[in-house]
Formats: sequence, C-alpha cells, structure tokens
Amino acid sequence: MLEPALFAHGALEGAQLAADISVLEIDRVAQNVVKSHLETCQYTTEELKRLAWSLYSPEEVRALQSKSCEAMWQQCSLHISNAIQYVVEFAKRIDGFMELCQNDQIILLKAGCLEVLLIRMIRAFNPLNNTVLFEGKFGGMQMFKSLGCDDLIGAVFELGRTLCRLQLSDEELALFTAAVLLSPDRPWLTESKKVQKLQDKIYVALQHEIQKKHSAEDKILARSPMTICNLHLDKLEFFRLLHPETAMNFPPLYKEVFN
Ligand code: CLR
Repeated sequence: MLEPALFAHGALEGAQLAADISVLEIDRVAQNVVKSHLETCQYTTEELKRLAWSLYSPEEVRALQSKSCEAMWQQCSLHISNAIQYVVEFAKRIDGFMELCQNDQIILLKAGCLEVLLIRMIRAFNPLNNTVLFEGKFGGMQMFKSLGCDDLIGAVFELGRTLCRLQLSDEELALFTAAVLLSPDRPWLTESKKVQKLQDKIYVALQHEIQKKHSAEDKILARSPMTICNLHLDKLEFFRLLHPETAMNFPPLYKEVFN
C-alpha cells in the first residue's frame, strides 16, 4: 500500500524507501517502539522531575570521593549492568528483534547497549546544573573522582549536555535508540539486510515524529503575535504614565484601537 501524501514535502531523503513503507506500518512501528521504551526506561518522566530537586550535599559528595577506586568501580558497574538489563528488555520488545538469529541479537546488543544507555542518560541528566542521577540523587562529575578516569567522565557529561540541547521527546528518544540498536553495519552480523530493513522503518517513523514536532512548533510560533500585542499594551500603558501629554496627542486611530 502506498501513501505518497505524507512524504510529499520532500523532507525524506530516500523516496524509494518511503514508497515501500505504508503510513499504517510506520504508525505501528512508532507505537511499538515508544511503548517498549516507556515500559523499559527505568524511571518515569514524573519521577525524574521530582528527583531533580534532590541533590547530593557537599558532604555526601566528599564521602563518594573518598571511596576506594575498586569500591566505586564495583558500585558503578553494578548500576550500569542493571541499566543495561533494561536496554536488553527494550530490544526484545522491538518488533522484529526476536526474529533475528540469536547470533545477530547478541552482536547488536553487545555493540549498542552502552550507546543506548548513554543516550538514555539524558532523561536522568540535568543540563542546568550539570548533574546526573546516581543512586537516587543528582550530583556533578566530582562524584566520580575516585574512579580515576576524569577524561571519560568528562566526555560522558559533555555528551549529556550536547544531547540535552536537542531537547528530544520520549518518542524521539525511543525511535533514536531503537535505530542505534538496529545498526546494520555492526561487524560480524550474518543477516544485516534484515537489520537494515528494521532500521529503515524506524528512521521513517523518526522522520515522521520530527515533522509532527515542527508543525507543533509552528503552532506555538503562530501564537506569538498575541504575546507581542499584550507586550505592546503593557509598554503603552507605562509610556502613558510617564508622558501623558504625548500619549494624548497620538493619532486618533491609534488611540481608538489601543485605548
Ligand atoms: C543512565 C540512564 C539509565 C539509568 C542510569 C543508571 C546508571 C547511571 C546511568 C543512568 C548514567 C551514567 C552513570 C550510571 C552509573 C555510573 C555512570 C551515572 C543514569 C557514571 C557516568 C560513571 C561511569 C563509570 C564507568 C567508568 C564505569 O536509565
């Protein structure tokens, strides 16, 4: 089934690709991926919003810093492997993933799980104060000092800041991470064509989601004249207080419209 209307804007590079995939199918893919993401993302957006207020105190940070390198690595690797289990569950719930051969499932997960985890981190990252969620509270990169890998931690935090600037919605995050997992160019894949087909659909769905976002943004922009009008009235009122004579001699039409 073809549905050319959706792609008529030329926003999509691979026109042939689009022609192969129907709108119904795209919606189904998007729904499945977004649902899988929401079911496996460990924390709800509300939970994270609430948690953003609980910051580590300087004493608590000092306590973390004075841990031994081994103990801190142990602790971090535990949390990372726990979070990776959720990524594995995410992958398993993406339609088509379990139909790949087991060899390829393992290759995709081994190659992609940390990438996905780092992208997912933006949900638990606060770019306003450069903090990340760790064991129930938010803290800065000094927390991880005892690991002895400031360069790595610095890079992780910089990635967090950069990705946060994109202001991805959960829908976009879901589709983006699914596309990362289903990368057909991972070495040693035996059925990379199959992986490619799955990723293509996800990219089309992501493209569609981004278009939706832009038209929503246009609506927000369309409201801005109203804001400007109100601002104008505020300024006029203030001007009138300061210079009542001048305001009295404004053109009649102007006065009639804005008085
Ligand atoms: C990522 C999003 C997951 C929840 C989650 C769990 C563990 C967190 C991780 C997030 C972000 C990165 C993190 C990690 C624990 C330790 C690690 C804070 C929030 C930091 C960057 C230290 C890495 C240390 C390595 C060198 C082992 O849904």
